[in-house]
Amino acid sequence: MKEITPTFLPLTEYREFAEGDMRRRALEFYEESTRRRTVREYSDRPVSREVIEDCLRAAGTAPSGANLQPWHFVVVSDPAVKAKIRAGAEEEERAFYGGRAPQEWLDALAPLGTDSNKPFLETAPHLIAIFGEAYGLLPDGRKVKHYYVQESVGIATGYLIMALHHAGLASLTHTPSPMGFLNEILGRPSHERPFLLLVVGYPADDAKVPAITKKPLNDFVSFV
Ligand code: IYR
Repeated sequence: MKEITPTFLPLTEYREFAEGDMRRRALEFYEESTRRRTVREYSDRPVSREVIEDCLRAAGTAPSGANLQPWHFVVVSDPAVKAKIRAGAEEEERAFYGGRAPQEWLDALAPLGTDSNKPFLETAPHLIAIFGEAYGLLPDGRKVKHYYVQESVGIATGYLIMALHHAGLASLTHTPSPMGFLNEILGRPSHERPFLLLVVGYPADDAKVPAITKKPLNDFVSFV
C-alpha cells in the first residue's frame, strides 16, 4: 500500500449569491437549457478550433470517480475521416433499422423521424468521438484501474453539450451501435470504449426539429 497524505487548499473560488440573484441565475440557466435542441441538419460553416477547445476544457472540469478523469475526446474535422465515420455508422444503422432493433424500439424512435441515413456526419464541421477509459496507463506501462467510468464520462459529456450550447453551437448525441468502428478508424486502443459521437456545428439555415416535449417537473421529481 502507498502512503499518500492528501493536500488541502482553501476553497477560494466558491461564489455565494444573494437569494434574488440565486433565483434569477437558476431560472436563467433553466431557460437557456430549454432553448437547446438536438439538431440533425447542419451547415458546413466552419467552427473555430479555439471554441471547441474551450468547451472541451469545460468538459474536463467535470467530477469523476476518484478524479481519474477516465475519458478521451477525439475531435474529427478532416473530411476524409468524417466520411469513414459516416460509412461505419451507416453500416451499423442499416442493420439497426433493417431488423436488429426490436419493433418496440423503432416505435419509440418514430417521433424523432430518424433513419439510417446520416449525412450530418459529413456536413457538420466537427465530430467529437468520446471514449471512456476502462483503465489509465502510466508512462511505464502499468495500468491504473478507473472507477465509475460510465457515470464520469456521462457527466463530462453533459458539461460539453451545455458548454457548446452556451457558446451558440448545436449538437447531436449520436450513438450508432455498436461503435467499435470508431476505435478502428481513430486508432484508439481497445480499453477505450466508445461512449458517444457528438456532432457539432451551426444548424442548417432551414433546420427543422421534431415536435417533442419535455416532462413537467412534477412528472419526474418527488420531494420528501
Ligand atoms: N442510433 C440510431 C437510433 C437511435 C436510437 C436512439 I435510443 C435515439 O434516441 C435516436 C436514434 C440513430 O442514430 O438513428
